[in-house]
Amino acid sequence: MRFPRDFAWGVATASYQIEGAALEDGRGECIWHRFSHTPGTIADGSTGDVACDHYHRYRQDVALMADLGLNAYRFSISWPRVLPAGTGSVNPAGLDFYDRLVDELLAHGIQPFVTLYHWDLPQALQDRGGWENPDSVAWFADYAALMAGRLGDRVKHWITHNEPWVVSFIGNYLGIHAPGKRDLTAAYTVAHHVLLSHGAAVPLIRQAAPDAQVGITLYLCHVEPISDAEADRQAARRHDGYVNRWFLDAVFKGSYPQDMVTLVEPALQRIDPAAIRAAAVPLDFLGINYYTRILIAAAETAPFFAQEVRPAGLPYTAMGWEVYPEGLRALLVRVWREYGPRAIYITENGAAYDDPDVAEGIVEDPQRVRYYQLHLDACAAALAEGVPLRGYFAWSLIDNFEWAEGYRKRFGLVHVNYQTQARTLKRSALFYRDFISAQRAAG
Ligand code: IFM
Repeated sequence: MRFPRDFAWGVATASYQIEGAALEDGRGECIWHRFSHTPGTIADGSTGDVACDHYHRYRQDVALMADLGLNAYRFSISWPRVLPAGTGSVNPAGLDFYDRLVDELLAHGIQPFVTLYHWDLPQALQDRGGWENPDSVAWFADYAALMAGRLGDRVKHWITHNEPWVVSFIGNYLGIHAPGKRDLTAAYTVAHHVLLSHGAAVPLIRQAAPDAQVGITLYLCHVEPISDAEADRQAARRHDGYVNRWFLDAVFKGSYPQDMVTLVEPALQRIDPAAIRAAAVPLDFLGINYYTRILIAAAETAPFFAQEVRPAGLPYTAMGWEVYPEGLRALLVRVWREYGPRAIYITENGAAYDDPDVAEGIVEDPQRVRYYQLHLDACAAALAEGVPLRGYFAWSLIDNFEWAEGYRKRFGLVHVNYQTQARTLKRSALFYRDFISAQRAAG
């Protein structure tokens, strides 16, 4: 038995990636609706209008989870489904949907882990400046209180934000995600308000759901220099500061790393960095989304003077991300030692591959099976070193709308035929099911 008896075995999804029903039953427009309907933004020209039609098929999807033997499910609430304008009037049909979903999960013995923000900001709030507006802190806190009040009698695990680094930098600095900006100052302003909104929301969630566990999910990568040269090592340190430490330090220490503040100072002109102390509220757990190692070389380009390199000959997924399970073990041990979270969940881990077609009722995906095998081994190794790892969520239950990549990149344990919406198990789903059941049998 390598995992604790009460370990959470789950899968993760996100509202805009699976729900569809984009403007149905009173749902308001979100920034991903606006963005994906803008030509040139999504690789295959698709949108999340229908996605996996989970809004109508959630019962079937919960049954799939039960068949796999899962005891936990991480999903996100679509903010504009419950508050179409982001603030003000609630949409009863939206709240009812999440009520039904939670009840269905509990009826199958599956614990809901709710993420409040997985990127589908109400467009009405973006029109008011979105996360760049300091008022966004209060908008989010009010929304969090509403949801915790509604679901807190049944939902015992709450995650405020999913991957603030991606929200801030992929959306506002690199321009690849909604809202599609390329402005470093905007990105740091967004990061600041997202983090402050986390700090503001946590006590309100606890107030509404006193016995709940509350945390945040960070995208973290294992960063290594491409060589031992001092310049590469310094560059790797900066990249780690950009993606990892900025957010870990804010949440656990209530400050931004000084080396990075000095480096990006001109981009901090619209915020008061010291105010970030309000983001460091006590947490029950940290969620980590881990996918890959990032190899870094020194570069001439501001602001980070660091560039990612992908040497030939290493194993990569269809996203071009290196398969590096040792990075997961190392990251877990490092975060635990340096930041001391009370508990950790792997809230996402998984891989996209160019899967073959469905044949004889199954999709054979040996590379994904291997990916999971190796990363679960890495989790077991971290546990053996004392890391308080409490659960693991595979990304994702079903193939879904992979943001700027559209539907071409498939991360599911379960294949989705987007013409018919048929779900077909992949070999990796059976692997995960058998792995979980073997762990339970060993206990
Ligand atoms: O699909 C995303 C998810 O929404 C956030 N984390 C990474 C996944 C794969 O790119």
